[in-house]
Amino acid sequence: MNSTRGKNLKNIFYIGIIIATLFLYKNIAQTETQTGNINVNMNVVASSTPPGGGPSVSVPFIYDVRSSTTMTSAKIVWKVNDYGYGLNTTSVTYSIDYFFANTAPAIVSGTEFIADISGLQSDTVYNFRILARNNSFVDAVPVQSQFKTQKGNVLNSLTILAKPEKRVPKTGGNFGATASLIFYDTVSNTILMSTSTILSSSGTTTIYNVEVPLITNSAVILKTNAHLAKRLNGVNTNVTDLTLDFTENGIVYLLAGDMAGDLQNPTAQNPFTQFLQSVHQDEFVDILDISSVVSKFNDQTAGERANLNGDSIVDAQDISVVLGNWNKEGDIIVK
Ligand SMILES: [Ca+2]
Ligand SMILES: [Ca+2]
Repeated sequence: MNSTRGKNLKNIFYIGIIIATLFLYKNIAQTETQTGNINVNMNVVASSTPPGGGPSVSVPFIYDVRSSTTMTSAKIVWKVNDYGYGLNTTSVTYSIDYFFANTAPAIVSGTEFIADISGLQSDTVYNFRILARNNSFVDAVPVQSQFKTQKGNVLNSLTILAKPEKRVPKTGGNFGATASLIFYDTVSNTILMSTSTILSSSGTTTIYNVEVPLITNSAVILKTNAHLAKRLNGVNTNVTDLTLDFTENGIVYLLAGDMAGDLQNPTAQNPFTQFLQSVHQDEFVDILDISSVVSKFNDQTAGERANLNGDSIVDAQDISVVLGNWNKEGDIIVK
């Protein structure tokens, strides 16, 4: 009798613990759900019944939309609630009118989506629309908004004074080289425009009727695929004719020897990191650049970047060019 009563008490005790646990679990689950919804800034329908009935499915929605622009590009960032739980596609369509004829695909960055749009007109309002569809082919209500590209200035002429170092035109080479010209806003720490230009073998390159970002007391950087960058500060583009003088004491040299780099762990805040990674350079002349020459030894391909002196072959002369600038740094500071 006592033993049966003891068992009953034990059972009641365990059932009590189970009920208490379930109660706590339910409350914790509710708390977590509430926390997860704090950032949602739109009124949304959480689920709907598809046409013709059937089980309800979740409806994706788009939120936290923001955009930024340069003279010819825009970056749009957004989130979708379904991401990681069955989101199928999301993208941006855009146009100056309201037909949204252009599409920009999204890339994933953490919990956000990013669309980089280039080739835009300066000083122009664009309409854009973000779309999202989940795996059940349910579309989010599109989010529609606008961005405006920044104003530029059309220069009558842009003259660049610079000549890549150690070239040997006597033996068929050429002082000239293709260079990136980067307009950089030192206040917002952003690259406003990066354009490619062919430097004349004379050391003086002039381009006519070119639109550049409107900057005052800011910076322009010049870099080839084998030379360290040279930076000019205090540039004002609000003029008719602009001369960018990268010479020093009348010497028109860009220092040679940066064809390789290790940017595995770049400084996250450096706005030039992406640029340097894409061109495999690190603004520093060291053993990696020697390796780059050695790996191309005897190569006679025209335009080979390891052929630093611009003659007909990659050889010991090119190694000596690298050694001549050993441990030198360019003007885009990475380290
Ligand atoms: Ca290097
Ligand atoms: Ca050579």
